[in-house]
Amino acid sequence: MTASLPSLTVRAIGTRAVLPPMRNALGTSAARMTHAPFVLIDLETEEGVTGRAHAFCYMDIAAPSIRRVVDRAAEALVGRPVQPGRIEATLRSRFTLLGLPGIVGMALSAIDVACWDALARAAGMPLARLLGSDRISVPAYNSNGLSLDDPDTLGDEAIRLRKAGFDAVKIRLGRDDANEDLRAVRTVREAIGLTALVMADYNQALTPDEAIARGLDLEGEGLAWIEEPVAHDDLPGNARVAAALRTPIQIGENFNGPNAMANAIALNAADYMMPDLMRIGGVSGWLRAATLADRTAIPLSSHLYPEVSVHLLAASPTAHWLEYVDWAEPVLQEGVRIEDGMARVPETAGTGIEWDEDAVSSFAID
Ligand code: SMN
Ligand code: MG
Repeated sequence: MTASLPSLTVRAIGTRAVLPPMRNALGTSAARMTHAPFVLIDLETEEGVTGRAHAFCYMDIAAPSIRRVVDRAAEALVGRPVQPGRIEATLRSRFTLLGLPGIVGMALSAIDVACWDALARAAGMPLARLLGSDRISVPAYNSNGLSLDDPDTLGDEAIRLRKAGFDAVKIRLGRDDANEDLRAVRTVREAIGLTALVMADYNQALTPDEAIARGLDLEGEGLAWIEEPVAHDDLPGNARVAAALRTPIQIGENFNGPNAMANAIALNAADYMMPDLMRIGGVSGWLRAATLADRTAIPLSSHLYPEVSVHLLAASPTAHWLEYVDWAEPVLQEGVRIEDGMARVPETAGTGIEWDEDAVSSFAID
């Protein structure tokens, strides 16, 4: 990382909530979503630079709570320097009695992302460059669909997802009938061909024994990974599944902070890891996670937020796959550019996130 960061002072932090429709509804073993709730953050500085972040809320009812946490945090930050480490320490202490995982952690992570965006903008360089990377692109897979739908419908969808410029797609699994899951995987594989990769995500639907049995049945399908087969916090269970299967196990979207990832690594809970920007602690948390992955040679992928994660993976020594979803694009001036299966690192200063203000107004919620 560069030695000196620009000097900025927090003037105000604004929040808005939006609920744009998803272009492809997402049906997972846990929930079905047709709209993507986001809290949008604008961290204004005295110097005139604004840092931005978007926090995906999973459920629209979470948006007002995240906004209130950001508002309360802002009371402690106005007039303070934009120094992510110091801001993190201040806010962790302020919210520690309430507890940091969940909504509080998402709000604090979003503030951290907005701080780093402001710093990179003020430095006049893309976030990836500020973090010391000279990569221009990272491999990306299309995660915009392949829900728990009738397997017969998935072939056409997979072809469409691949034609958007990807050599890899992710399918959701966890139907009651394991044979229907197998049929879904085979349908997608036949549609997109042997050279493309297929990732599979159970969203914690199985017990360890079920995961091993189903995983063994899928062993011949050449899946790139099996994601969250069992409860995310059952680390010994995850480790048992990972040890039993040749197919790599991927976990991480539910790591609350880098220590959770360190615990998972210590127990050999998975082969691959994919922290979520808002749960791992924003850019600052991601950088610690990337160091942990580097020390243990764990391939590191991202979860959601392709617009920011493309910068972070570019700067991560064990970078593996970017998860591409287009959910925020309705409210952005520009989404991530995909070419030949790779996501381009934007060349504009900061993360490159600019709101489409007309769209933000039209999708606004309280
Ligand atoms: C996922 C992400 C966000 C909402 C629902 C499901 C999924 C993924 O686990 O990894 O894309
Ligand atoms: Mg997942």
